[in-house]
Amino acid sequence: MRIALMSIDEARGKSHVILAIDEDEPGKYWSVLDGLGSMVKAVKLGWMAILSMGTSGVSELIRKNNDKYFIMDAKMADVNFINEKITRKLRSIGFNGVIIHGFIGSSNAPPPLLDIFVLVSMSQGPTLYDKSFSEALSYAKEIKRKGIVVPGNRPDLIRLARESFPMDVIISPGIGAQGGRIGCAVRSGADFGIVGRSIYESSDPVKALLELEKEAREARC
Ligand code: 3DU
Repeated sequence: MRIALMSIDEARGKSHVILAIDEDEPGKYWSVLDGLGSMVKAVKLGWMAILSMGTSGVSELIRKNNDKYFIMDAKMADVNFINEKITRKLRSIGFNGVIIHGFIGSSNAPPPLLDIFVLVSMSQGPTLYDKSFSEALSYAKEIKRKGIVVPGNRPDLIRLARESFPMDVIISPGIGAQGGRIGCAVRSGADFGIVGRSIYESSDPVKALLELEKEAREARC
């Protein structure tokens, strides 16, 4: 198992951006991370990373970027014993955290072998989560977790989630390319904005990241 040099709590004190990379080309993961260097404290990878690089490629990427915290956006939603097996595999690849769907409930959630982040709503919809946001929060509350995933383009939902989850790490996708503003998400209670295309498709990813961090520190809507 990889010993993480960066915990999400440490990253929380240093940065407000979790970098998402969802690319076809394996080289892009390496070049984006090399270009941003130690400015990035936490990275979210997903199925595109696994499908384009394979588990050994992802493992190598994580190993060579050992100063960062890595979350697998599995959007896990299977039954309990499968979820546990998947979580063990993800841990052996080197991930520190995993995102699961909240609707699966505590009986299907994996044991906290990694930091568990429970998704309670999505940044694009409508989805069933929108019809039952307060129930989604109740489901998440029953799950042993480190944090929750709340849309960065829905500051109203972030505020409600923060009221119910004062101690959770709130991570929020949907910033930039999907219309959310990181300053407003942080103002509303998010700890991190999850940002992909606005950084990795930018002609100047360093500048894009620095601007997002500045906007997050100012925390304005
Ligand atoms: O729109 P971006 O390029 O910044 O990417 C957003 C990332 O966040 C992407 O990896 C996607 O899988 C993830 N995500 C959402 O966009 C919306 C959600 O509700 C949950 C995760």
